[in-house]
Amino acid sequence: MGIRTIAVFSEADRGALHVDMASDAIEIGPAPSAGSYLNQEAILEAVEETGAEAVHPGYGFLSENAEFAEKLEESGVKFIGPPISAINLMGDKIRSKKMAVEAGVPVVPGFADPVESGAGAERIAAEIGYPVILKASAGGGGKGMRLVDSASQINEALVSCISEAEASFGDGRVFIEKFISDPRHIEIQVLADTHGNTIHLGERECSIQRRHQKVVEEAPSPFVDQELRGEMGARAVALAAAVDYVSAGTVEFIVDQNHNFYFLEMNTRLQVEHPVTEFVTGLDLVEQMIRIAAGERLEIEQSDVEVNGWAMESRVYAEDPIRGFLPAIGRLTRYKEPMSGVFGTDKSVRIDSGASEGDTISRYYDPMIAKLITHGKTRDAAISQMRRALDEFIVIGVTHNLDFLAALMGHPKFRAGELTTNFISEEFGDRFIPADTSHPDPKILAAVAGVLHGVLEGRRAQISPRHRDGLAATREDMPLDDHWVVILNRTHYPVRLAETNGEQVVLVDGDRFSVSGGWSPEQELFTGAVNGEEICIQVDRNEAGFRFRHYGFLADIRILRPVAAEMLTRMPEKRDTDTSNLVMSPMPGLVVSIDVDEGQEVRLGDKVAVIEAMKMENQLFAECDGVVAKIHCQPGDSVDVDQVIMEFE
Ligand code: MV4
Repeated sequence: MGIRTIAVFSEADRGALHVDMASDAIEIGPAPSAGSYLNQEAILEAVEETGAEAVHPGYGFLSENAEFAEKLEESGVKFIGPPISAINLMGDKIRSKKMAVEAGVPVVPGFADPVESGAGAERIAAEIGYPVILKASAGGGGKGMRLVDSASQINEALVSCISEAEASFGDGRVFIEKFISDPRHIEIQVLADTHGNTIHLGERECSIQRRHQKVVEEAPSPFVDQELRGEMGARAVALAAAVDYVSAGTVEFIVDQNHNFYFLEMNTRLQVEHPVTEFVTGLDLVEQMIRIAAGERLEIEQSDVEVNGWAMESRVYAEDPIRGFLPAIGRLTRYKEPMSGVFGTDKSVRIDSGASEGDTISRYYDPMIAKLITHGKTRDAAISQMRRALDEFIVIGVTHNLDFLAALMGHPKFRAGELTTNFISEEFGDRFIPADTSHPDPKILAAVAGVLHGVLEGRRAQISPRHRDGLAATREDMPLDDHWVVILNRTHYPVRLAETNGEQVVLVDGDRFSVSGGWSPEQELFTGAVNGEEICIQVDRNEAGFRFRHYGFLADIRILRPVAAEMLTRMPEKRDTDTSNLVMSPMPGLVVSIDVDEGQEVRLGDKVAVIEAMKMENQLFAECDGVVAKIHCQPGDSVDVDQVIMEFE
């Protein structure tokens, strides 16, 4: 747009991507956000110092802070967002619910006045029927809510809800609604200018969330047809118009299994998931917000809005799915976004990120590393793009949820569009462990493993005999043997490279696979096609073969000569190949501390030991609930990689 931009940043964000991308940047305080991104005075100073004409508040932080918007307007600076009155009104869930009723927007059956006494709450609940939900008027986004199943719990729930609301928001008003079970979260994007024009840009579905943290969002929703879209859109526009809304905003609904929709709240900011709407409408929402703030008229009418194809967004979080999705921190020692490889030509993948290789993910802010957004003609196509892009995304140094996202994308119910806000907890429970079992097509992995092994064997044979000992020299004279056995998830697949003729043909247990795409041993990605289907696999080499990461599966692959594989089957089953009850040192190092005792009960994620290696302390955590059976090391011991530190029962 040709507008000079100035980024503000905290001490922790000196090297952050947004700092590089802006025309200029200014430091506003220390890492904790209270001193920087939430420090209104520091930002106002930065505005004054740089002569900025307007401030875009982004999302989170001060984006829905009416006081901040007011201070800006007082100093003659435009707040790129809605009027202060709309922020205030929508921040009050009791007032906004009443406003919605007045504007003819359906709301959840209940009572839009504060409830004060347990007896009052019991009377209302009896009228609307259990289960009911208590909500703090100043809450929102899941904060300050209590689910109540029966009259016996309601008094206690009300007392604790009111006191929590008072403590958190300084506003103890609580209201009561019927609890809608298994709802879908569907929201309508609205845009309004200062000339009285208000339109909607269709819906986004955000049902895939964990503990009120959205994980996957999409537009449109597989649950919404043209008729419902028109109805929800019209109500959202009516509500926005009723509060003289200006700028981009989102009207959030829950939709029950019978397609009844109910207003929940209105978010008076740009939302994290806005790219999916941008992808399907072709509009740039931030550009629209800036034009609206500058007093321009919307250049489109409702009838101009088209929803094209399907867009899907995955939030790549620094978190540990194995340890119950605990936030993770660390340095991105390797960070490579998809589409930088062979697929980088089309416009179906977008990445909005705040980090680059070498950056540190700190504990100060939200653990989101990037948003990966894909587009396709159909929902299936958008999902396929997403699966491929997830396979291509390399994040090392910080534990992440890429495998979990890939598993979500492959989940049959997700693919069928059968979503509710309980999807993740119902289908995955409270953690996720990637495995090599149940990959949909292990033979494809075996075929690729065969090709990669062929590359390695070819290399070995090409090494000049002069650089090798006599044994290699004789080996050089032998014909290249291209029969191997790929062992994957305890299954043996005989593999033969039949031809090498530009494309490779691989026979896996008699099935023919044509594999294209190059790979060299330095590459951490295999990108190519198997039988014409594009495929991307992350490849880790190890002594026995490979570790593949594909579609959220971790596949450990061994490759052996047929004779060796045959011998392996004759060998007695190893006494104990199951190491899941062992805590082993991930690297050679020194035991700094043992943090549990024999006989102690531990829970998934508890710290059990600390190992120091290369001056870095590495904490080891329990990977399941259990009881410590035996401890094999003491502080001060040096340990080898994979040396057993302790056993669980
Ligand atoms: C509800 C509800 C069921 N019934 N209200 C959570 C966030 C806040 N915006 C309101 N929320 C809910 N309100 C009634 N009457 C279920 C939720 C809810 C939810 C809503 C949207 C997205 C995810 C959610 C996860 C749990 C609960």
